[in-house]
Amino acid sequence: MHFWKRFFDHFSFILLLNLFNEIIGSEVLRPRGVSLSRAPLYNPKNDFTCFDRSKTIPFSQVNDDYCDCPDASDEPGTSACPHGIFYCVNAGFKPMNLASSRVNDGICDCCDGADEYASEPKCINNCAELGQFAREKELQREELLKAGKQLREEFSQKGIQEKQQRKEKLLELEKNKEEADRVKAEKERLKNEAEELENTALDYYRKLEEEQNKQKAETEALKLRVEANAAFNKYDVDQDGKITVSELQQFETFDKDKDGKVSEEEAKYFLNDQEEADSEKFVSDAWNRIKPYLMIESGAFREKTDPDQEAVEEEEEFNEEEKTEEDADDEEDSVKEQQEPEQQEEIPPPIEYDEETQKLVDAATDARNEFSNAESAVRDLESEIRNIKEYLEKDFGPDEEYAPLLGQCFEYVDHEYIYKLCPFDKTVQQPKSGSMETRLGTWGHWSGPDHNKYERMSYERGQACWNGPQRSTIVNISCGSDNKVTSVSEPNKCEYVFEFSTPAACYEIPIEYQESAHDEL
Ligand code: MAN
Repeated sequence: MHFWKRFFDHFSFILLLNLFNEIIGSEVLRPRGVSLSRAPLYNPKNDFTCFDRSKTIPFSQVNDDYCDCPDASDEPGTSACPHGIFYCVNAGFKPMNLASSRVNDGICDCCDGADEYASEPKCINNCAELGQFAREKELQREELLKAGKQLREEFSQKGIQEKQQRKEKLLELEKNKEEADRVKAEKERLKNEAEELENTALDYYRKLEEEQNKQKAETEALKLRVEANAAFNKYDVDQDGKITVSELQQFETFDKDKDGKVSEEEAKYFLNDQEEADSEKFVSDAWNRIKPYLMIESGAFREKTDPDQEAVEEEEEFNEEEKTEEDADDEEDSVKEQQEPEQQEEIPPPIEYDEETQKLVDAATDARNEFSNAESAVRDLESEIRNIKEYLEKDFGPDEEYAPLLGQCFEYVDHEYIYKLCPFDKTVQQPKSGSMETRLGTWGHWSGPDHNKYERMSYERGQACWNGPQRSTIVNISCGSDNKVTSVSEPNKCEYVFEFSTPAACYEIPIEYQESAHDEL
């Protein structure tokens, strides 16, 4: 049975060969499923040697539906070998390689129907229609490419010009900066000189001020002591040189909680938590606690920084809450009234220098201002230079053709969001409802394949996703007659894919990288 099948297959193959010879004449004849490039390896006049050289078999065993070669090379036109490859000619369209397991499986894979030669019903041959369609598409693509290439050239010219202008500007700024550095150094020297003279002249006034401050401090300390001593005498009811808790309890001033009586605790508080205080302790410790209460009592302005005073204030605030608003307002006004004259007093009167000193102070002030202006001129130039350098370092494509896209943003609106691509800057998403923009990524780098990295952009480190990573965007770039985001998707949560067409991408893709590129085995 097997022998007869081989015999008929071989016989029909010879018949077919003859038929081909008659019809096509120049067509290279080959067994079913063999590509043009491999045809010479199948010579019906010789025995067949498997491609891996493991075996040589009579040619009649090629395509006899029995797998002889481990590399499947003897069965290119049947499904006998598990890893075989069937080649469809698909005349009129493009040839195709197919896993040989799909030969005669009842499904039409080749447009010329060659893979289903033993199946019923026969597959129709629609290669001509597919070819026509593909040619039309190719024509459109070529036309688009032609128009796009022209625009790309313009983009590139613009980009090159922009970089050139900036290079020239950079040279100019660097020259300006040299001069500005020189001016700054000179102004610094002048400032130092002027300040030295100013310092020497001011030394006299500083010493004078120090002396005055010292005297003032001493006077105040003395005043405090006199006040404290007077108070000590007042509260030392039995005049035994000591103030005790029970003595303080006799004075309403120390009724902190205003409950009508001075408790032991309240009195002790004013003695710095001691049972009694002699005159020295009273002056050094107790007086600090007592004085603020006396000042409140007398309506005098309170010192803000005294911690005990703060305690008093807190208490006051607490009491105030219980008063009516009107009362509170009245009180506020009176506090203001008390504060204002006091605050004015705190501003020290301007020091009047003698004429010569004043001249030196003015000269130093002018020199300081001039130095500060020179400094900021250098800073401005540095920042301009930095910006230009950053621009010049940007990779705008092999011919600077993507440069004109910088500074522009392109929108895409879907049912829920407005998406925005601002090349070399960011990608964003904004709900149509108008709420806040979400950053989907900041310009990272070109991320296309090795043979053309300019096919894809990556925008990274966007706003963090709820319970997830930071958002990021891939922008796939293709040739188009204008700059346009043609679709946006989110294939994985918070990972966005933008399709962007632009004339900048209109260039001839090397044939090996074209989508239609076909490797004939
Ligand atoms: C927002 C949008 C979506 C994203 C979710 C994640 O709704 O940014 O694109 O998937 O947040 O929580």
